[in-house]
Amino acid sequence: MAFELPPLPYPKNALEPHMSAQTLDFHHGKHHQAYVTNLNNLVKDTPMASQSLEQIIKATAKDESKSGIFNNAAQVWNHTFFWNCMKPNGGGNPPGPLADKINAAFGGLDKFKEQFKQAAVTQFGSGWAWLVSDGGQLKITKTPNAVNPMAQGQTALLTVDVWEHAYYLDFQNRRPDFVQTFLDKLVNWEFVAGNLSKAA
Ligand code: MN3
Repeated sequence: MAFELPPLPYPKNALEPHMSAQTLDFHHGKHHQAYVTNLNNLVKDTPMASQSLEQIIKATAKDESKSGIFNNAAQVWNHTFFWNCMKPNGGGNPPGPLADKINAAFGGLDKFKEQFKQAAVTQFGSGWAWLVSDGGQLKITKTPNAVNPMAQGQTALLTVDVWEHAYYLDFQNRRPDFVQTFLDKLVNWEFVAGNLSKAA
Protein backbone atom coordinates (compact mmCIF):
# COMPACT_ATOMS: atom_id res chain seq x y z
CA MET A 1 0.00 0.00 0.00
CA ALA A 2 1.74 3.13 -1.19
CA PHE A 3 1.79 6.31 0.88
CA GLU A 4 -0.75 8.89 -0.24
CA LEU A 5 -1.00 12.65 -0.01
CA PRO A 6 -3.68 13.37 2.61
CA PRO A 7 -6.19 16.03 1.54
CA LEU A 8 -5.95 19.42 3.25
CA PRO A 9 -8.27 19.63 6.28
CA TYR A 10 -9.91 22.79 4.79
CA PRO A 11 -10.51 24.24 1.32
CA LYS A 12 -7.42 25.67 -0.38
CA ASN A 13 -8.64 29.27 -0.04
CA ALA A 14 -9.89 28.89 3.56
CA LEU A 15 -6.83 30.47 5.18
CA GLU A 16 -6.93 33.63 3.07
CA PRO A 17 -5.90 36.39 3.42
CA HIS A 18 -3.24 35.01 5.79
CA MET A 19 -2.10 32.09 3.63
CA SER A 20 -3.11 32.21 -0.01
CA ALA A 21 -4.67 29.48 -2.10
CA GLN A 22 -1.65 29.85 -4.38
CA THR A 23 0.73 29.05 -1.52
CA LEU A 24 -1.30 25.98 -0.55
CA ASP A 25 -1.56 24.96 -4.20
CA PHE A 26 2.23 24.79 -4.44
CA HIS A 27 3.03 23.80 -0.88
CA HIS A 28 0.50 20.98 -0.57
CA GLY A 29 -0.04 20.12 -4.23
CA LYS A 30 3.62 20.20 -5.34
CA HIS A 31 6.04 20.14 -2.37
CA HIS A 32 4.13 17.79 -0.06
CA GLN A 33 3.17 15.62 -3.02
CA ALA A 34 6.83 15.39 -4.09
CA TYR A 35 7.86 14.05 -0.67
CA VAL A 36 5.13 11.39 -0.93
CA THR A 37 6.23 10.40 -4.43
CA ASN A 38 9.93 10.32 -3.46
CA LEU A 39 9.21 8.22 -0.36
CA ASN A 40 7.19 5.70 -2.37
CA ASN A 41 10.02 5.38 -4.89
CA LEU A 42 12.64 4.95 -2.15
CA VAL A 43 10.82 2.24 -0.16
CA LYS A 44 9.29 0.38 -3.10
CA ASP A 45 9.80 -3.39 -2.77
CA THR A 46 11.39 -3.05 0.69
CA PRO A 47 9.90 -3.97 4.10
CA MET A 48 9.44 -0.24 4.79
CA ALA A 49 6.76 -0.06 2.11
CA SER A 50 4.33 -1.66 4.57
CA GLN A 51 5.46 0.28 7.67
CA SER A 52 3.94 3.43 9.14
CA LEU A 53 5.57 6.83 8.64
CA GLU A 54 6.34 6.91 12.37
CA GLN A 55 8.12 3.55 12.21
CA ILE A 56 10.16 4.63 9.20
CA ILE A 57 11.09 7.99 10.78
CA LYS A 58 12.25 6.40 14.04
CA ALA A 59 14.15 3.63 12.25
CA THR A 60 16.06 5.94 9.91
CA ALA A 61 16.59 9.07 12.04
CA LYS A 62 20.09 8.15 13.16
CA ASP A 63 21.22 6.19 10.08
CA GLU A 64 23.19 8.39 7.64
CA SER A 65 22.90 5.77 4.91
CA LYS A 66 19.10 6.14 5.05
CA SER A 67 18.97 9.94 5.05
CA GLY A 68 17.01 10.08 1.79
CA ILE A 69 14.26 7.89 3.23
CA PHE A 70 14.30 9.77 6.53
CA ASN A 71 14.11 13.20 4.89
CA ASN A 72 11.14 12.29 2.70
CA ALA A 73 9.24 10.30 5.35
CA ALA A 74 9.70 13.06 7.93
CA GLN A 75 8.68 15.74 5.45
CA VAL A 76 5.50 13.81 4.61
CA TRP A 77 4.67 13.60 8.33
CA ASN A 78 5.73 17.18 9.14
CA HIS A 79 3.55 18.71 6.42
CA THR A 80 0.44 16.71 7.33
CA PHE A 81 0.97 17.80 10.93
CA PHE A 82 1.52 21.43 9.89
CA TRP A 83 -1.75 21.59 7.89
CA ASN A 84 -3.58 20.39 10.99
CA CYS A 85 -1.88 23.03 13.14
CA MET A 86 -3.88 25.67 11.23
CA LYS A 87 -7.55 26.43 10.70
CA PRO A 88 -9.69 29.23 9.27
CA ASN A 89 -10.21 31.92 11.96
CA GLY A 90 -7.44 30.39 14.04
CA GLY A 91 -5.23 32.06 16.61
CA GLY A 92 -6.84 33.54 19.71
CA ASN A 93 -6.45 31.82 23.04
CA PRO A 94 -5.64 28.18 23.78
CA PRO A 95 -8.28 26.20 25.73
CA GLY A 96 -7.95 26.30 29.54
CA PRO A 97 -5.73 23.34 30.47
CA LEU A 98 -3.32 24.06 27.60
CA ALA A 99 -3.28 27.76 28.50
CA ASP A 100 -2.34 26.81 32.07
CA LYS A 101 0.55 24.68 30.81
CA ILE A 102 1.74 27.48 28.52
CA ASN A 103 1.53 30.02 31.34
CA ALA A 104 3.51 27.73 33.65
CA ALA A 105 6.20 26.97 31.07
CA PHE A 106 6.65 30.34 29.38
CA GLY A 107 5.00 32.97 31.64
CA GLY A 108 1.97 33.63 29.44
CA LEU A 109 0.73 33.38 25.87
CA ASP A 110 2.50 36.56 24.71
CA LYS A 111 5.81 35.34 26.09
CA PHE A 112 5.25 31.95 24.44
CA LYS A 113 4.60 33.67 21.10
CA GLU A 114 7.77 35.77 21.46
CA GLN A 115 9.92 32.73 22.17
CA PHE A 116 8.31 30.58 19.48
CA LYS A 117 8.75 33.38 16.95
CA GLN A 118 12.37 33.82 18.01
CA ALA A 119 13.03 30.10 17.41
CA ALA A 120 11.30 30.23 14.01
CA VAL A 121 13.13 33.34 12.88
CA THR A 122 16.56 32.16 14.02
CA GLN A 123 16.38 28.73 12.40
CA PHE A 124 19.13 29.38 9.84
CA GLY A 125 17.99 28.24 6.40
CA SER A 126 15.26 25.64 6.03
CA GLY A 127 13.54 23.91 8.91
CA TRP A 128 10.79 23.98 11.49
CA ALA A 129 9.96 25.52 14.87
CA TRP A 130 8.06 23.37 17.36
CA LEU A 131 6.20 23.33 20.62
CA VAL A 132 6.91 19.89 22.08
CA SER A 133 6.22 17.85 25.16
CA ASP A 134 9.50 16.44 26.43
CA GLY A 135 8.72 14.03 29.24
CA GLY A 136 5.68 16.14 30.16
CA GLN A 137 7.61 19.45 30.01
CA LEU A 138 6.56 21.97 27.33
CA LYS A 139 9.54 23.20 25.32
CA ILE A 140 10.14 25.29 22.20
CA THR A 141 12.62 23.81 19.74
CA LYS A 142 13.78 24.35 16.18
CA THR A 143 15.06 21.75 13.73
CA PRO A 144 16.89 21.94 10.39
CA ASN A 145 15.50 20.55 7.13
CA ALA A 146 13.26 17.53 7.82
CA VAL A 147 14.26 16.74 11.41
CA ASN A 148 11.28 16.37 13.73
CA PRO A 149 10.79 15.89 17.47
CA MET A 150 9.81 12.24 17.09
CA ALA A 151 13.40 11.54 16.09
CA GLN A 152 14.51 12.93 19.47
CA GLY A 153 11.94 11.16 21.63
CA GLN A 154 9.74 14.24 22.03
CA THR A 155 6.04 14.63 21.19
CA ALA A 156 5.18 17.37 18.70
CA LEU A 157 2.32 19.64 19.78
CA LEU A 158 2.60 22.53 17.27
CA THR A 159 4.83 23.39 14.33
CA VAL A 160 5.46 26.07 11.76
CA ASP A 161 7.25 25.38 8.49
CA VAL A 162 9.97 27.97 7.93
CA TRP A 163 11.27 26.68 4.61
CA GLU A 164 11.04 29.62 2.18
CA HIS A 165 8.44 27.76 0.11
CA ALA A 166 6.06 28.09 3.09
CA TYR A 167 5.86 31.87 2.92
CA TYR A 168 7.67 33.36 -0.07
CA LEU A 169 4.60 33.85 -2.29
CA ASP A 170 2.70 35.65 0.49
CA PHE A 171 5.45 37.33 2.52
CA GLN A 172 8.56 37.24 0.27
CA ASN A 173 11.57 37.41 2.63
CA ARG A 174 9.56 38.54 5.69
CA ARG A 175 9.70 35.38 7.77
CA PRO A 176 8.98 37.25 11.04
CA ASP A 177 5.68 38.58 9.61
CA PHE A 178 4.73 35.10 8.41
CA VAL A 179 5.36 33.56 11.84
CA GLN A 180 3.49 36.36 13.62
CA THR A 181 0.50 35.88 11.28
CA PHE A 182 0.63 32.12 11.85
CA LEU A 183 0.51 32.64 15.64
CA ASP A 184 -2.14 35.38 15.64
CA LYS A 185 -4.49 34.23 12.86
CA LEU A 186 -3.94 30.60 11.94
CA VAL A 187 -3.02 28.36 14.89
CA ASN A 188 -5.58 25.63 15.63
CA TRP A 189 -5.25 25.51 19.42
CA GLU A 190 -7.79 22.69 19.73
CA PHE A 191 -5.47 20.48 17.65
CA VAL A 192 -2.53 21.45 19.88
CA ALA A 193 -4.56 20.66 23.01
CA GLY A 194 -5.52 17.29 21.55
CA ASN A 195 -1.85 16.48 20.92
CA LEU A 196 -1.02 17.42 24.51
CA SER A 197 -3.75 15.19 25.94
CA LYS A 198 -2.43 12.27 23.88
CA ALA A 199 1.13 12.99 25.05
CA ALA A 200 0.25 13.06 28.74
MN1 MN3 B 1 7.13 22.86 3.48
